[in-house]
Amino acid sequence: MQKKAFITGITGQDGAYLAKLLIDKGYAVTGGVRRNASQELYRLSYLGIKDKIDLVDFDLLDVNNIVRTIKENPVDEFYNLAAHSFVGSSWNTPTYVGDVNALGVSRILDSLRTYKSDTKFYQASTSEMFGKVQEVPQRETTRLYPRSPYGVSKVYAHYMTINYRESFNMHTSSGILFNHESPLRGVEFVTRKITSTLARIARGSKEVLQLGNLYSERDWGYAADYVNGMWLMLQQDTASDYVLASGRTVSIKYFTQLVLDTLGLQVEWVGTGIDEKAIDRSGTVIVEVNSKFYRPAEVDLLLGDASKAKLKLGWQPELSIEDLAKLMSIADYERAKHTS
Ligand code: F7E
Repeated sequence: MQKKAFITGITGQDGAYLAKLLIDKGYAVTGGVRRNASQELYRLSYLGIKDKIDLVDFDLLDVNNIVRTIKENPVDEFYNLAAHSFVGSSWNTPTYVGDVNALGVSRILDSLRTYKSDTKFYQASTSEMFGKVQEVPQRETTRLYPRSPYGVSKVYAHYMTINYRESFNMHTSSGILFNHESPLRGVEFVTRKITSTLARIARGSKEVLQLGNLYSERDWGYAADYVNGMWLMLQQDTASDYVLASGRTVSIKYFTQLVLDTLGLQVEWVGTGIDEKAIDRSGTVIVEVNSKFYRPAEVDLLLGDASKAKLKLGWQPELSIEDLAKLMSIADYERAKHTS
C-alpha cells in the first residue's frame, strides 16, 4: 500500500527536499502551509514537485487546526520541519518563537497521541541546542546549553519528543541537525547571503557584502543529504535521537573565501575586528564587517559527531563544504544573470 507522509514547513528548504525524496520513493505527500508562507512555493516549483503535493492550511499556533489536520489526513509518517528558524531574529520575538517552536510541538504530539498514536513522528532538533558547547565534538549525549531564544525553544521540543516516546511508547525521533545548506537556503542565513551577494557583485553589482562575526565556525553539510537521514530515522524499528553532521567545522571567513574563489573575485583581507575588509585589485571594498550582524550571544564553534547515525542508519554526508560552496555559488551566479 502507498505510504503517506505529512510535512510541516514544506515551503522551506528542508521541507522541499524531503518532499522530493518521499515522492521519488512513491509516498503520497501532504504539506502543511502557513498562510503567510504560501507565496514561497517557488522551492517546490524549483524541484518540479509543486503539483505532486497536496497542500493544506497548517499553523503551529492553532491547536484546533492541528487536531483537524491530523484527523483528516491520517498518515504513516509525520515530519515536523516548521519553525521560526532564524536564530538572529529570535531575540526580537522570543515569546512568539517559544509558542511556535516549543508549544507548537506539544500541540502536534498531543494531537497525534489522541487521534493517531501509531504515526511515526520526526522532530527537527538542532545543533543550536548545544550552544555554548560542553564538549567537542557534540553528540547525542552532550549536555545542552542553548544560547538563543531559538535554541531554548528547540530544547523544549526535543525533550517533549523524547517524553512522548517514553510516556506513551510512541515512535517519536529527533534529528539533531547541524547547519545544512543548499541553493534553496533562505537569503537571511549566512551561506546564501554570501553566495547571492557575491554572485551579484561578480556580475557587476556595486554592493558590499556586510557580515557579522567572521570567526564563528559551523559544521556545514548539504540539505539534500540531511533529509535522507530524517527519512532513515523513521524507518527504524525503534525511535531514537541522532546527530547529523559533517564532522568538519570551518569559519564564516573560510566559506566566504571559497565563494570568492569560485566566482573569480580576487581580494586581499585587511584590518582586524570590526575594521576587517576584503578589497579587490582596484581597491574596491567587497566584504566588510558590520556590528549590526553580531548576535547578543554567539555560538562560536559547532562540530558534530554523527557516528551513531553512521552506525545505526548507514547515513553519511556526501558533499564537502568546498563542493557545497561551489554548488551554491554557481546556482546564484546563474540566478544573478536575470537581476543584473
Ligand atoms: O548563522 C554568523 C552567525 O544565520 C551562522 C539555522 O538553520 O542552523 C542555522 O542557524 C553563523 C552565526 O545560521 C552573519 O553569527 C556572521 O554564527 O547562517 P546562520 P545559524 O544561526 O547557525 C541551525 C543548525 C539551525 O537550526 C537554524 O534554524 O554565521 N554570521 N555574519 C552571520 N549570520 C547571518 N545570518 N548573517 C550574517 O551577516
